[in-house]
Amino acid sequence: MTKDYTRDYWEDMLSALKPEGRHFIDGELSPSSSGETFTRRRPMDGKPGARLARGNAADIDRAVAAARASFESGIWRKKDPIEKKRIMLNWAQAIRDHGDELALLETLEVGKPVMASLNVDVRLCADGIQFYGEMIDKLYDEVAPTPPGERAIVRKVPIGVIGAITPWNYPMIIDAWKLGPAIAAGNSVVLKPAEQSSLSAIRLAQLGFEAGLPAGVLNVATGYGEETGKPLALHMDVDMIAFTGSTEVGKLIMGYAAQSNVKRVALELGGKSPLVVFADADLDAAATAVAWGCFYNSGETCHASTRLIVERSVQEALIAKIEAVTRSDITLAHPFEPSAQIGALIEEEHMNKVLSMIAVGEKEGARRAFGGERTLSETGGYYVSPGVFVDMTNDMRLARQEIFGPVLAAIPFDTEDEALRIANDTIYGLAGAVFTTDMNRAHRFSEAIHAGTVWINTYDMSNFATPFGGFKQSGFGRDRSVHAIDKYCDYKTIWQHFG
Ligand code: TXE
Repeated sequence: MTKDYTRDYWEDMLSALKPEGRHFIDGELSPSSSGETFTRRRPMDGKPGARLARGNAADIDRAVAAARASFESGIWRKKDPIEKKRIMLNWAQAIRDHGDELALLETLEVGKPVMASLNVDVRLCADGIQFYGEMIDKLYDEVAPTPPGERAIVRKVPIGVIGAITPWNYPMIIDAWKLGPAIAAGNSVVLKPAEQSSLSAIRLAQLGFEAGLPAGVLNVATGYGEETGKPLALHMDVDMIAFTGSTEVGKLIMGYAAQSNVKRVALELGGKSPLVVFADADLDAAATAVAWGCFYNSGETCHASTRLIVERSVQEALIAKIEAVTRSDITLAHPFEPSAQIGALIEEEHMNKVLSMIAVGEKEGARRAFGGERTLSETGGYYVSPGVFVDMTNDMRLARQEIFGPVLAAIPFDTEDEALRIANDTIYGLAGAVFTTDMNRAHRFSEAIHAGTVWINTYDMSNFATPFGGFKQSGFGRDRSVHAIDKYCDYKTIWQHFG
């Protein structure tokens, strides 16, 4: 029977909810060693959220020790692959079975529509754990070509203790992108979720433990970046940090790795992705792609299509279509409303940053076509309507800086060379797209855009079979796909002499 996900359904569930805000270390919930806690305001209404353990270096020491002990004991990495697979698949199913609860936790902390949390975030989290679970009993080692009488086996071995530091925009999905391959490869993990979004991570770890992950294989330590993330990244007994977040903090993480034990680093950082529309494109399809590509998740998406690079002759027509799609399809509402397609921004400070970036853009000469204003302020929440700015040049701050809000910068061009130059004129290289009916040009462009993913006549298509990550200052290392497993493995060569 399908459920009726009304606003009342979520309100009732919320009144019965008792979120768990303690660390999850070595199979147990525990408070911070200092006894300190913190709370954040709920984005949807500004009310205080759950109380969370405020982690510190001592908590990280405990979590890393638990991860190390589980790794050295071999209780997970040496388990029969078929048994490991069974546990991961049980875990994926448990995530689905607890989907409503996880979706509610996610929405309370990050403000996105609860139906998006359920249908996108929870689903992709479970799918990610399942994808890597299914790989476990299909990973082969190699035998290298050698002279007669010698044999060299090239083994893929787990690295050891992985520190995963994750952001707040898609917490469960990005957690699964790290945890799935890291744990499938046989590592033990300490996950430090963003301070804005810890509850789903704690619940994910509990569900994993209940599904059969041995104690210590997945630990969660909550807290602020400087107080919890930094000691994790500086820790001498952590072998790798897998990070998603800002380019600024990504650079710090590389420094911490260098200052401590040369731990491996994988970074998925910011973006300012170009979407190029030529005059010959299907403008209706382009308008839909631009609107959803830029405004989905209120623009809090690292690969959002925030720079629309549009052939001058169709700028006006395309903007009118984008406005029509935005107004008719992308309903901004309280996250419990079934009609909501986008909800609130993550926090008040971030909302103010987005609004001030818009003000700077207007001062620099960007012309507002529509939107880009605070709305639903009577709720106490942090809502900004999708906004489009036109007649921009690529040197304006609105076109250069990652805003991480629902703000589109439209930059007109006259020639193909100019479009390509503008598309690549950014420090980032996460994603890009081109809309044209000229397939030769489409392929030229897809080759020439410096980005980890390029879409032709579509945007934001993705699945677990495809790698995701950036060029340039968008980072390095890939999440998703079978290739992500390699990131969490080392190669070990074993020579044998037969005489
Ligand atoms: O990210 P941070 P914030 C971008 C986006 C956003 C901006 C700031 O533009 O507006 O970054 O967001 C942890 N040592 N992206 O401030 O600070 C932190 O606790 C170790 C893009 O939230 O990078 C959190 O767990 N860890 C992005 C994680 O790093 C530290 C997603 C990310 O936080 C730390 C999020 C430190 N010194 C933001 N400081 C994407 N690529 O999708 C912070 N952290």
